[in-house]
Amino acid sequence: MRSWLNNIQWCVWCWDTLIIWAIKKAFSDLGIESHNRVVVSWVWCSGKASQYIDWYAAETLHGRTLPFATWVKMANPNLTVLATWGDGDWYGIWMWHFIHACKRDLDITYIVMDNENYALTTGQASPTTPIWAKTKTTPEWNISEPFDPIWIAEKAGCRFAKRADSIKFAEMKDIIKEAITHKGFSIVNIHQACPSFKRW
Ligand SMILES: Cc1ncc(C[n+]2csc(CCOP(=O)(O)OP(=O)(O)O)c2C)c(N)n1
Ligand code: SF4
Ligand SMILES: [Mg+2]
Repeated sequence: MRSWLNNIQWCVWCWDTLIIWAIKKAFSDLGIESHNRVVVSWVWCSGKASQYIDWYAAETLHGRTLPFATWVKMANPNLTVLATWGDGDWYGIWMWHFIHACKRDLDITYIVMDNENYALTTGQASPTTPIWAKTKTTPEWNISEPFDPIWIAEKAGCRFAKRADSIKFAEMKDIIKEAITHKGFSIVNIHQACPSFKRW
């Protein structure tokens, strides 16, 4: 454990660390060895997760986490495929991938590291930022209601969409385990603190 913690380049106290710890623990509890799984991500703070969860891992092209994960699963359906994504990317920039993944229902687990802002680009409002929050792009306050990703996922046909909170480690890990064992597309939206940019 020490070795992967030493490699981490997130800000001190970033709660992303708890999330990848829970993912690693979920894999180990379920006996899914590193050669039987692939973790996929792309750029942003949460995108670094794939570098910290033993092999096999892929940090893919801009916004193409899901197409890459889909290709991996179709090439070898025996692999456990887990992808991590941020709230800004998943629910904002690449929203169409989200909707179609729910509808397609391939056996892939999506972990959304929801820090309610675009953290890598230093704290702009995202689709899940609370209405009253001050951010770089909402200097007075955010004027739009955050949307509910679980509701949208279910409406789009996702049969497993759950929330978790990184402060409740054991519960978060159990929900991730459930999501991995669910046969079909599963989403876990994990609420997390971002000490550097989230001030609410
Ligand atoms: C189409 C497009 N617009 C803007 C960017 C710049 N960009 C890279 S990462 C990022 C923030 C991502 O935020 P989020 O998905 O919430 O991840 P976090 O850094 O908070 O973990 C943005 C805006 C981009 N990569 N692609
Ligand atoms: S900016 Fe926020 S999410 Fe990104 S590493 Fe720092 S604390 Fe973590
Ligand atoms: Mg974010």
